[in-house]
Amino acid sequence: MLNGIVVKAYNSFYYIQTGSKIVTCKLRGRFKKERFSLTVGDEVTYTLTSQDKGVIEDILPRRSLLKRPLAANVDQVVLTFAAVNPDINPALVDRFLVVAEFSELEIVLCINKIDLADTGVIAKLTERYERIGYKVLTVAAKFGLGIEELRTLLHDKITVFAGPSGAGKSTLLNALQPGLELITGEVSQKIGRGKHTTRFAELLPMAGGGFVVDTPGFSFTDFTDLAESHLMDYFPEISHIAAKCKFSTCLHFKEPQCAVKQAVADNLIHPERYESYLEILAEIKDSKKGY
Ligand SMILES: Nc1nc2c(ncn2[C@@H]2O[C@H](COP(=O)(O)OP(=O)(O)O)[C@@H](O)[C@H]2O)c(=O)[nH]1
Ligand SMILES: [Mg+2]
Ligand SMILES: [Zn+2]
Repeated sequence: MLNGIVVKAYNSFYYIQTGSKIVTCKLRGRFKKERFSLTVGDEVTYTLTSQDKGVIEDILPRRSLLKRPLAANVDQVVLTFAAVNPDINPALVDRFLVVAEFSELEIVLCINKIDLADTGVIAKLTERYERIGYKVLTVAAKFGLGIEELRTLLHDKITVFAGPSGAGKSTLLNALQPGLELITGEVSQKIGRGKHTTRFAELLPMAGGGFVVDTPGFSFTDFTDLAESHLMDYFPEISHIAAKCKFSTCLHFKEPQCAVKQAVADNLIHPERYESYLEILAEIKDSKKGY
């Protein structure tokens, strides 16, 4: 029996990677009866039926399951934003952060295209997120700047790259792993749109061990899975202080003697982070109105 990881799923064929070798496998019949849906990132055991074909015998327990993109055992997400062109939008960063926190992923915030940006602006942005406890990397993917530190963070992990179109995700991955030859720029955006229809992401192997997923499909607009009272859990600096509010049910909105609002006034919480919180809170409220 051999061990491997599903790197691609296509038409009920599964591409299993063991070391540097890829074997095309089908599922044992009993899994079909159980309606078990195997996905990229799943670890399996299999037997060979020929040199590069086999049958999946067993599926190892999952450590995690990400819904969008659909992938198992994802360890972390690299949220990639361009500092400029397209200009970074902190409210959008916050939305991605909430989804990543909700998905219980380790988070790396990667600010790209620093060659085009003002150093003062970059320093301020970095400070804003480092202060909360996030790991922030500043890079220029196109020039291979800052790539090494990111490469070490990917080692032996399954990492999803997410962020707006044009941020430089594909350029970054090409710099990290020469040979991937992912299409970048205008063309990739057109193809990318078509590709959204594929249900499964693909794991791309890194030479140093580990896999990456290049996807724009990491959804950041849909907060309907979230309860109002839990939103604060995904803003570390808010949940950190929430216990000091007068009311244990405080949503840090209009309640009196709210420690969070006080912290915003005292500049301990960034006012735009608090605005992001209120905005998403309102969206969650709205989405639950019809029930
Ligand atoms: N100036 C500059 N341009 C970059 C950098 N990284 C990527 N780009 C450009 O930004 C555009 C979008 O990059 P791409 O990797 O396709 O973005 P994606 O949509 O996130 O995959 C391309 O024209 C890249 O050449 C960078 O570090 N500096
Ligand atoms: Mg791309
Ligand atoms: Zn409060």
